[in-house]
Amino acid sequence: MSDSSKYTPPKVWEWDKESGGKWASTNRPIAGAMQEKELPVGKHPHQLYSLATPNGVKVTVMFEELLALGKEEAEYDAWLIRIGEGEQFGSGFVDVNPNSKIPALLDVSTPTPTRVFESGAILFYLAEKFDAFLPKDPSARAECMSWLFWQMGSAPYLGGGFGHFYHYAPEHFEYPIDRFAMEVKRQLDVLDQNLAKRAYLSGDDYNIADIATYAWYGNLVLHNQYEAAEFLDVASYKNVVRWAEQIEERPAVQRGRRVNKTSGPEELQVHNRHDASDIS
Ligand SMILES: N[C@@H](CCC(=O)N[C@@H](CS)C(=O)NCC(=O)O)C(=O)O
Repeated sequence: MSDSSKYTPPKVWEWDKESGGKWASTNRPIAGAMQEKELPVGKHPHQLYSLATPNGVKVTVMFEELLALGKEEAEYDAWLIRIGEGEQFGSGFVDVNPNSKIPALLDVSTPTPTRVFESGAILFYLAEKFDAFLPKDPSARAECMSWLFWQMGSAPYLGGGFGHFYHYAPEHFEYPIDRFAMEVKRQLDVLDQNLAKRAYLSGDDYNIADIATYAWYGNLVLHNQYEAAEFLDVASYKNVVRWAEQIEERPAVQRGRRVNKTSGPEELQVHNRHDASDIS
């Protein structure tokens, strides 16, 4: 690792396998499969390949919410993908998501299997398919989709920017931590001001915008994500805390948080989910 104060970028960037901190073994500048590996397929209409990171939790919460509404055809098999071990680079996974990132969904109930990648696209696909958690009125739907896209565009600054440099990077550098802490606090303020006026992000009702945003910003304000609760003074965003607590009381949310989970108390981890009884 070079001394950042003396670093001058070379004319052409080259891949230095030693850089990258915690994710050095999986991060790489090329796309595509690294090894042949088929994915398992279970008996349900939806095959989810994922891990309980915030992006993964969005989708398992959505499935649990749909099932809680009585949508039996939303049954799913959730298969654990260990991204730390490079399972997202297996050929079967890359066929479902060419971007090699969880979550990835295969709907095998359509005439030919439908693949869906990108957590926002998966939420929207399921919301449309089951006619739930998505407003019908065009203006209300536009507001919901605006917040959903806001989350998709904003969270990389929280995870890839702030989380990486504050929590995962091999050393602490003031410049990126300052830059991303400022942006994350600005985002929390955007949410806080919006939630001062409304119960949920796009109005009176809970929908896919809340599910997506709760998985990132709810986790940040309630669960000390990146061990940054004090550093970011998350408790001061009172409306965000109120909203996140309200969402986290939902049984479907509590169930969804446990699916494909490999950290925390062992009794709460459900590595693979094939049936409601797997989440006891
Ligand atoms: N924009 C994507 C981001 C997905 C993403 O970044 N997934 C991470 C885990 S949260 C991942 O699979 N990382 C593995 C890797 O980068 O190799 C989405 O929302 O689905």
